Amino acid sequence: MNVKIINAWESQYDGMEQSKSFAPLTAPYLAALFPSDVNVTIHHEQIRPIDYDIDVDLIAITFLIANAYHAYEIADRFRNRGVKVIMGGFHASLLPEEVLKHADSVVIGEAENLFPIIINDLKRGALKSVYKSENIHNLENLPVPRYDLLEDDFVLTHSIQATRGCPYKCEFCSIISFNSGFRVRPIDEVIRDITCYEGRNYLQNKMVLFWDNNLTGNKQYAKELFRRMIPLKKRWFSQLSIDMVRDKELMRLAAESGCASVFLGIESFTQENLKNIRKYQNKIADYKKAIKAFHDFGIYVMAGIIIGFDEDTVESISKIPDIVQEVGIDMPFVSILTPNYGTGLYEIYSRENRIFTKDWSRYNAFNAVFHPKNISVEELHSSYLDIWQELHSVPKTITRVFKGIHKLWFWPFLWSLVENGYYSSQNVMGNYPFIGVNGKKDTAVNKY
Ligand code: B12
Ligand code: SF4
Repeated sequence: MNVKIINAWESQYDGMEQSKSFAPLTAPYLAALFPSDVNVTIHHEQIRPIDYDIDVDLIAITFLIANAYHAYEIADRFRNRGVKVIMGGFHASLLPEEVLKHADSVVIGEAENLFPIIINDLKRGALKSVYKSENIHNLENLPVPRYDLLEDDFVLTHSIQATRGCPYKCEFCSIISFNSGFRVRPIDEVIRDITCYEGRNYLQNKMVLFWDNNLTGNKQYAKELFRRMIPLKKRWFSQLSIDMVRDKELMRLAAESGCASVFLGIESFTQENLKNIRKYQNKIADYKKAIKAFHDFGIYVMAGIIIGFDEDTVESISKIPDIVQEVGIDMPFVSILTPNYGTGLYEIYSRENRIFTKDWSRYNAFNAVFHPKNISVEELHSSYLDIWQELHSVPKTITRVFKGIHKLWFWPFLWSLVENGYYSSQNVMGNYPFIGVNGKKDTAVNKY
């Protein structure tokens, strides 16, 4: 039996995501859940276009909200040929009825508990239309992802996950509705996943990408994991919560275990915004000190910043580029607030009648899909473009990168150089994060 797992990727991201720089985890991990008598292959659409003529018995599609319509097109094309299609992931789990118009089967929730049943049904030719995970998996005995199936084009390939969920409950985050609570994997198994990996080159062997939401969500667990990682001499990246800087031992162990780069959800420089979205763990007055704490260990700080919150105004947004430089962020990534389906924010804005489009392709964090409180949609779009251009302008990029020479270790500095250089060059080429990049679609700016 031949199964192909497709990670859907729409052209709206071309040129904006560093799509080939790191390999996602979902497809190689799902592949590992199949038994050895199934011939499973994976396909990342950001690497090459899909071949719709392949000989296959089942297509399994994983996708995120902004790629939903594109994923449905893929499903329709295969089903027109009589190939069975199964879909899963965050959006599919939250909107199964929508998905079932395009798929034979939809998987609601995590796949681990359901896979033995699905495979049994598949082999009998009796796939059900809905598989719903009733129990939360304890994350023990998870298989090693099938890295061997990854396309050669990815630069960094060693993606793993040590934890699922997050102890916090930010109103705009999809994690709460999908991976409720916070669970950790047995450390022995995480270490196994780190050590059993063989990449094609030095960089792939050196770099580990943790696709966790908040790797330090359980500090005792994180400390133990980091202690065990020290002898492995890896360099790693993860998304973390900024409040970890309050624990000096945790910071030291993170650094000693090879932490090179972190992604921090800074979100806003207005405390009232953070309160409104229930991100209580972020204290704006401490941002500068917190970022310095990472720099003291030579760690590169990428920060997620969101605009469109209720307290944002054109003026407050315009100050963001200078604040970013002032607090010492090495790489800012700005998004427009997006009330993804299933989040608390989506419910609130729906109740307040503020959501003006349910076109999921615009739910990519680069377009407004709701009416902000204190500014218009047009102002939000133009402010977004303005600060994106300013943040990735050549002078601001050079300042950030050069400041890093004194603060960052070799690997983090290299990361800063590559990432800042990438976004700045995109900026110079006029490649901005809206639907419509490269002239492929209409731009949100023009549409609203
Ligand atoms: C890695 C990651 C990325 C990577 C790669 C994404 C990709 N599409 O390849 C990058 C950085 C590029 C990225 C970008 C974006 N991301 Co992202 N990302 C993640 C992250 C941190 C980890 C995902 C992961 O690897 N999980 C590990 C695997 C094992 O778990 P999983 O994918 O959930 O799969 C399990 C189940 O869902 C299920 N399953 C999943 N798919 C399928 C398919 C089938 C057929 C079956 C049977 C089962 C199944 O089985 C798996 C095992 O249980 C998650 C947060 C998280 N921790 O999940 C956010 C997350 C998935 N991203 C999110 C978002 C919003 C985005 C962006 C839109 C943001 C933006 N504007 O930049 C873009 C979209 C990019 C794109 N083109 O798809 C949201 C999803 C919201 C939603 N409702 O869809 C999340 C949940 C973050 C959040 N806090 O809200 N992302
Ligand atoms: S801290 Fe991050 S991952 Fe956790 S709920 Fe908030 S936004 Fe989501």
